[in-house]
Amino acid sequence: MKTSKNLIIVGGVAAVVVVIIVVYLLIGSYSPAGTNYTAPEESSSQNVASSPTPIPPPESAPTPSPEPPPVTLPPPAHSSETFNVAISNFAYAPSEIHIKVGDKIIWTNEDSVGHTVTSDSGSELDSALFGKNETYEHVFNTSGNFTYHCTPHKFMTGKVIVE
Ligand SMILES: [Cu+2]
Repeated sequence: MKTSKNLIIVGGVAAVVVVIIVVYLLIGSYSPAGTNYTAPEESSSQNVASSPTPIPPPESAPTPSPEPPPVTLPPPAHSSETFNVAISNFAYAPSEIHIKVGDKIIWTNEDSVGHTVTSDSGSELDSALFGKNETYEHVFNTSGNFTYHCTPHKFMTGKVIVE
């Protein structure tokens, strides 16, 4: 009989001790964890949420700016043409060219020696001395035959027929 009563008492005391320990653990874990952990999590979440918001605005802004440039009108090139005359080995090539009023001719010097494009009479063509890979261009606004030569090399001659 005495042993059974002792076991009941020991068991009851042990149960109370276990309950007390459990209550202390619960109180101890709730009070510090609830106050200390919630504060840093909220502040960190606000910082993370605030940083991504300024990114979207700059992406939508640059799209409307590149549209205005293509508003260039090239109709004058439709009527007139550009022709090229090379200056190579002390000769104009082609030496005679047929164009229409308003057309442009571009002479390109391919020699290492300087040349000119100079009218035989009048001042329709009157270039300066230009060197290798340099150009002289002229638009013919009147019809007629325009013969020209190179000032330092009189044997270099050419002819432009404007119709
Ligand atoms: Cu020349």
